[in-house]
Amino acid sequence: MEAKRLAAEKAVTYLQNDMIVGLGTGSTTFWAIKKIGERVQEGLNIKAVASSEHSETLARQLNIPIVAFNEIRNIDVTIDGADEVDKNFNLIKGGGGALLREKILVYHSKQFIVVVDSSKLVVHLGKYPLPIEIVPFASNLTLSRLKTLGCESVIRKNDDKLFKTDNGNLIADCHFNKILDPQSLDQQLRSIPGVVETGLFHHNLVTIVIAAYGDGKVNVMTKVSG
Ligand code: A5P
Repeated sequence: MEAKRLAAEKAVTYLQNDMIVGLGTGSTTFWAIKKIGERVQEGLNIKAVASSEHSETLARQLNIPIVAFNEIRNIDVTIDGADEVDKNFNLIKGGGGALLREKILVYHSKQFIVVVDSSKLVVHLGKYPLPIEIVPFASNLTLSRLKTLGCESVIRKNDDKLFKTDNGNLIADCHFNKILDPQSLDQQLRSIPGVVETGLFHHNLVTIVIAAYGDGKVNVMTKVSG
């Protein structure tokens, strides 16, 4: 928890007046939203959009001004967590089920700051089951098609009930074990009718990864070009 907080709070130091800020979702982003709330109280003048109803509610409780999506043209910076980060900065996201809205925010953001504790840093993606948002219609057929791409998938449940995303869809958690080519897998998955979006985030979307360690060290990493 301490490492998540440290990474998230470091990311908040990048915020400046007049920015439109994208708020991610999850237990790491929670600390970023809390810190943004403090900075707003101290006078930071930003407006925010949120990737989930949960994050929006938290932001409103902390008096962070929320702006409607139809009032903005783009987002200056989005801060969000990840479930895995590989050495090239490709990500698996969606452990909290907000991957579609998160990807929309990040796609429209000039900068994307990823905040993680060091346990999320991996050589290859795939140990963490890849969340895939699918429509409920004919979901058994979609699942059988996912299987042909090499994964065992399980429809996510909350206790005994099907987990529903903020968009009313289902999440298939797909166990690949090792994803060697995230980009081509993402394309293959998204070509299946019924798949709305995947939790694979391409490294081109990422500006900075901030990883914090148990000993309090915080590592700010930018991509090595080439
Ligand atoms: C939410 O849908 C996710 O993409 C989260 O950002 C990701 O699961 C990381 O979550 P934690 O910060 O809770 O580990």
